[in-house]
Amino acid sequence: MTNDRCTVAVVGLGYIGLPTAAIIARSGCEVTGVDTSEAVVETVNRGDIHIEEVDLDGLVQAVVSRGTLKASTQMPEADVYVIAVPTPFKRDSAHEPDTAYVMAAADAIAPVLKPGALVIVESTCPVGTTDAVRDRLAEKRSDLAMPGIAPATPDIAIAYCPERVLPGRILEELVHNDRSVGGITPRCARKALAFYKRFVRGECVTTEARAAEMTKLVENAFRDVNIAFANELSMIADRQGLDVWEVIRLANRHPRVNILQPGPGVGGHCIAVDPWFIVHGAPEDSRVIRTAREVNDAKMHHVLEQATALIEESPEAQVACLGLAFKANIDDFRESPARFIAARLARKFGERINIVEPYAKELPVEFGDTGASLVDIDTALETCGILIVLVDHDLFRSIPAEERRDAMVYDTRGIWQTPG
Ligand code: SAJ
Repeated sequence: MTNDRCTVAVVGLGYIGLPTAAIIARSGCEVTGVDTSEAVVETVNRGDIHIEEVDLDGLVQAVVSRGTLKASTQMPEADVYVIAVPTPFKRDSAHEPDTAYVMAAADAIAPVLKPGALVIVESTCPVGTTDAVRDRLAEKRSDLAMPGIAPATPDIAIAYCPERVLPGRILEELVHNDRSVGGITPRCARKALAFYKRFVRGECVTTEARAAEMTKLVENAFRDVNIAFANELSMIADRQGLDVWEVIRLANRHPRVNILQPGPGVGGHCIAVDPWFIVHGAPEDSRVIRTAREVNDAKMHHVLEQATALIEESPEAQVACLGLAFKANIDDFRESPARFIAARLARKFGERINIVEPYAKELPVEFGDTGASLVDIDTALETCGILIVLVDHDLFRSIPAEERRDAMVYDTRGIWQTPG
C-alpha cells in the first residue's frame, strides 16, 4: 500500500458501510463496495442511495461519477478490506450474538487475499471475533503468514476499528470522532492507523483488537445503563406522584450529576443490542448491564400500561400517538419502542387510535387490520382528546401549550414540561 494509490474493498453497504465507502473514496482511494444484494449494487452504481442519511446522496453521487467508488457483488483484490456487515442475535436464542456475516465476509476475502493486505473489522462484535477472523483466514490460506500465530513476519495485518457515529450525523462523525484502532499485533495497529489517518481528523488511538472490541460494546452499554437509571427513576416517580423531569432537572444542577432523559424504552440497533454481547461473554459478572437492559425493556411495558389505563378512563375520546421512530427527527422505525407501544394500542383500541408520524408515508404493516389511521398533526390536535407523546420530534416539541390545553396528555419524553 503506497500513500498515493490504495485500493479498498468495503464489505457491506448498509448504514455504516456505504457512508464509510464514500468517505474513503473521497480521500482518494479506489473503493469497491461489496454487497450481496444486486439491488443495492445497482443503486450505488447509478450514484443513488438506498438509505436515508444527511448529505450522503450528494457524496455518493460525486464519488461514483468521479469513478473512485463502485459497487459489486464480487470480492475484488484490494490493499485494504473493511468489514461492515451486521451482527444480529442468533435466531431463537437468548440474545446470543451471531457473527456469521463477519465470518462469511472473511470466507469471501480469503481467496483474493494477497501478501501485504490489511483486513479491518468494523462491525460491532463480541470480544474475540477479530481473532476468529484471523483463524478463519489462516485456515483458508495456509500459504500466508497470519499475525499473532506465524513465527515469521506476517504477510497480512488484521485489526478491529469500530465506528461510533450517530445516525443523522454519520458523515460528520466518521471524519471527526476519535477512533480506537485495535491491532492483533502492534504492527497491525500501526498499519490500520496509517489507513485511518487518510480520512479521519479525530484522534486515532492504537490498542489491541480485543480491547477495541470491548470498548465499542462498553460505550453503548454505558449509555444503556444511564438511560435505565433515568427510566427507573421515572417509574418510581410515577408511583410516588412526583414529576421526574423536575427531579432530574434539579439533580443535574449538582456539578457532578448528569442524569439522562427517560423515554418509552430504548430503541435502535446498537444500544438495545450491544450490551447483550457483553452479558453473553460474561453472564456471571454482568449484573448491572443485564439489569439495565431489563429495566429499559420494562419501561416500554410500563408506558403501555399507563397509556391503556388513560384511554380506558375516557371511552369517548380519540387518541393521538405522536411518533413511531426510535428517536427524534429520523425516519428509522426499526426496533422502536414507540412503534411497539402504538401498535399494541392500535390492536386494542382500533379506530380510536390516530398515529402522527411526519417521517412515515404509510403505517407499518402490523397496523394493517387494526383500524388505526395515520393523520397529520393538525388533524390530531383538532380531533383527539388524548395525546400520547412517544417520540420527541421537533414538530411535536414546537406545539404551543394553547393548542394542547384541552387534551389529556401523557408525555413520555418530557417535551412539554415547563422549564424550571
Ligand atoms: N434515549 C433515551 N434517553 C436518552 C438518550 C437516548 O431514552 O437520554 C433513547 C433514544 O430515544 C433511542 C435510544 O436511546 O431510543 C438510542 O438513541 P441514541 O441517540 O442514544 O443512540 P443511537 O442508537 O442512535 O446511537 C448509538 C450511539 N452510541 C452512544 O451514544 C454511546 C452512537 O455513537 C453509536 O455509534 C451507535 O449507537 C452505534 O452504531 O453503536
